Amino acid sequence: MKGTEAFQELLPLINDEPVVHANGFICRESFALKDREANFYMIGSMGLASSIGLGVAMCKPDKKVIIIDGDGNVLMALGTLAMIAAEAPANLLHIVIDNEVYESTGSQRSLSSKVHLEEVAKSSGYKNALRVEKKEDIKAAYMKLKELPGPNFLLIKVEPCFDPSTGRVTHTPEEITERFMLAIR
Ligand SMILES: Cc1ncc(C[n+]2csc(CCOP(=O)(O)OP(=O)(O)O)c2C)c(N)n1
Ligand SMILES: [Mg+2]
Repeated sequence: MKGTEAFQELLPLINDEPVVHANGFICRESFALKDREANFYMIGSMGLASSIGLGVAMCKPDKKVIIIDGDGNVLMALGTLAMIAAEAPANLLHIVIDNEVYESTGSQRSLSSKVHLEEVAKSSGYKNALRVEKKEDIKAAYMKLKELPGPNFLLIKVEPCFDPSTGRVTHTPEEITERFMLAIR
């Protein structure tokens, strides 16, 4: 499946949950398909969506919190998987769009073809970790992991083919922060 198709499957499943996005195409794709106030876009700093998502989940235990991450982002902050597993927020669902490349900066290959990130998450201590390769399987996996106590991990394998003409997030970091905080109050 193409990266865009994964987002087209995934985004309609999200209701009012706070969603923290990794930088690059992850932000851009989600913003282009469905911008929402409860979306936090990590525009610049690679690797940190998972830390921010962990913080939000710990501060808002009554809300299901979703992280949409990239394989390169996860590899950059691999220690955060251990931190999430150790803190163990039951309300956190960590989704990774795994295209096996750093697509936003020119599709240099990442290590995720050799290192199965859902297995790293599982052995770190995430409660449930699934891997899907077909878009028809996204909905069932998402619904299952959303219902089960977490932290949970969903790896979605995609082909590297985001469209570079997809626009950039037009909100400033301050606007993103302010409206996100209001939306999850
Ligand atoms: C600390 C840091 N290093 C490098 C970059 C440049 N950069 C932005 S997005 C990106 C690739 C992210 O890869 P991945 O998480 O796999 O997402 P994809 O682009 O494949 O969707 C890189 C290297 C950055 N923004 N910050
Ligand atoms: Mg990638």
